[in-house]
Amino acid sequence: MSLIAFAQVSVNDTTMEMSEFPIQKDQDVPVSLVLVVGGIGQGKSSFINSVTEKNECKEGDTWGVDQTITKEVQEVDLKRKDDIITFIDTPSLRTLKSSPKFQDFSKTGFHAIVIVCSVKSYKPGSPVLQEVYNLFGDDIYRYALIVLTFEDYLSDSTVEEFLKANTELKEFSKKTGDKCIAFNNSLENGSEEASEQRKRFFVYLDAILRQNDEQPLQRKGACAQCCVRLCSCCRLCLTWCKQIINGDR
Ligand SMILES: Nc1nc2c(ncn2[C@@H]2O[C@H](COP(=O)(O)OP(=O)(O)O)[C@@H](O)[C@H]2O)c(=O)[nH]1
Ligand SMILES: [Mg+2]
Repeated sequence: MSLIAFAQVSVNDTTMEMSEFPIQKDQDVPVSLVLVVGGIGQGKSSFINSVTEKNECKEGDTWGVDQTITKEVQEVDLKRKDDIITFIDTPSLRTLKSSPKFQDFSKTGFHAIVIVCSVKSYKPGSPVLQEVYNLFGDDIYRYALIVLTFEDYLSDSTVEEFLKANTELKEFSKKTGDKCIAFNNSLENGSEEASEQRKRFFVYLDAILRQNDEQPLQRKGACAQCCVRLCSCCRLCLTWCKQIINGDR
């Protein structure tokens, strides 16, 4: 059996399963790594708590002072009927590349990237999309899903109107095939509304997982074997790699 095959979740077919016990990862259960990125205080940790229905990620209101509550990369496993999704919570994008844990995950690559932007505090011209693009390059669009948190702040406007007012988000979303959903992390876990939005998220996520089959997204210019720690930007490492493969080094 392939290590990475994907469960299908539809709105009417809840295949998620929660476990009270630590999740055992064995070779027969496909595991998908889902990287969750975005600016400080955008709701990344809360989002992971909502979709996993666990409270494992520390949350807090600090975006105004540019301090992150999430200090290190943290993974949270969600066991479903046929697979495990490992959500990877992150501190700021600025410090991500230097995190040894992130570098370790990068060796495997990521099966989906969730970009979290808050309706409440997203500002046009925010560097977040560019920073994510810089990490992964053009392939990002096949793996990305934009999650607009703080849906409760949309009030009388719609997601379409919000995107219209934030053109770079709209352009990015278009390139992903309109993979953009609004999400309210303040809903009570287990409530009907919360489970509906959770299922809606998994429909999008599973579409990305299926679309990319077994191929995880690698960081731009990085190679799974050796170069992840050396270079993430200039592509010289690829030349270096080829030289190793060809026996020139
Ligand atoms: N009203 C509301 N509050 C939210 C939402 N998402 C997150 N928050 C709150 O915003 C603050 C920052 O969230 P957090 O998940 O720590 O942001 P992070 O820095 O991106 O991980 C916390 O106090 C959360 O409770 C949301 O959708 N609606
Ligand atoms: Mg956080």
